[in-house]
Amino acid sequence: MKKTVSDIKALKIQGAGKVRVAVVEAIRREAQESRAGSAEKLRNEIKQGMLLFLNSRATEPEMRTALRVILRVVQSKTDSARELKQKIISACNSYESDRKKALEKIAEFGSGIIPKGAVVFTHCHSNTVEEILKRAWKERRLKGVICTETRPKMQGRITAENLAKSGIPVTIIADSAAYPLMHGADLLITGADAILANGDVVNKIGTAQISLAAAKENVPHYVACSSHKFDPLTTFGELEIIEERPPLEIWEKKMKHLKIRNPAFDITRATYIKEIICELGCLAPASFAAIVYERLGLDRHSEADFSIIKLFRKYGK
Ligand code: RUB
Repeated sequence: MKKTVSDIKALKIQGAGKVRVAVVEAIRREAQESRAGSAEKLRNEIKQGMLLFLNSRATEPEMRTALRVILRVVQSKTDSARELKQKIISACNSYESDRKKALEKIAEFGSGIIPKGAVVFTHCHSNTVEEILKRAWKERRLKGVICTETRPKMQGRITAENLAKSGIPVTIIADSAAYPLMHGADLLITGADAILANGDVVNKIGTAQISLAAAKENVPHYVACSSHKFDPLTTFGELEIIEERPPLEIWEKKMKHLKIRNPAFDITRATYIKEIICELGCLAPASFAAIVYERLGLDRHSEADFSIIKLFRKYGK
């Protein structure tokens, strides 16, 4: 688990969906390889690992949803370590196969909103958006893609390389060129790291100002993400934590009077977003929370559903 945690922190594993896949796989492996002699010992081992993951990146509700679903199984009444092991392994497997199907659905719905011959603008690297674009290309809807470099870690290059490898015409631009070049796009599609109770969207830093540029040019902004990115704690007034990354990602310079800030994410207000494309359909941002909360079947009083997450919010970091 420790290797996965450090790869997530270093962004060797990036994008909310890929982070979730790695975390679920690490828990599955931990359960499989565990030598715990009792169900209680195995339970504690897995819970310790979960806390490490919860602290790996602050703004990752999709990972937290996965952990919440698996934690319900970890907490379930089971007497033998062997039986609990099997339950955890099969919970991890079925969670991931459900999420694969969800991604296919999002690609289908997302491709469906792209008009024939459209140019799509995107920011950063979202595996979900990449799937939509590849499908739209296969369905002969997409004409091309404009994507930003996405400073400071340049994840936009991952998008550009992956699309170019698939034969999709892609133009990469500096983040600061987003406004002057927005007029060349028909749609803006970005991913999301978190969807808040009021429909606001947390995504890679820069998304909010690109969304403003799109609004100015009458380019509609769609957000594509799994419904599991909804952060239920925001329903009870908790704020999403915005991860602040090391200053040296911006500049290695150190000098008196020089301060460097490096927030990794920002918040795009719901009013700027046309629809959130998730596996349940294309939803208005304002109705997203109500629909998803019910689907996730969350119990406000359950430890597996909320306490571990609250603990992280309070003492994490
Ligand atoms: C990546 C990012 C992506 C979302 C969605 O940030 O902001 O848009 O995570 O990705 P980072 P996906 O590179 O810091 O992880 O659709 O793959 O879940």
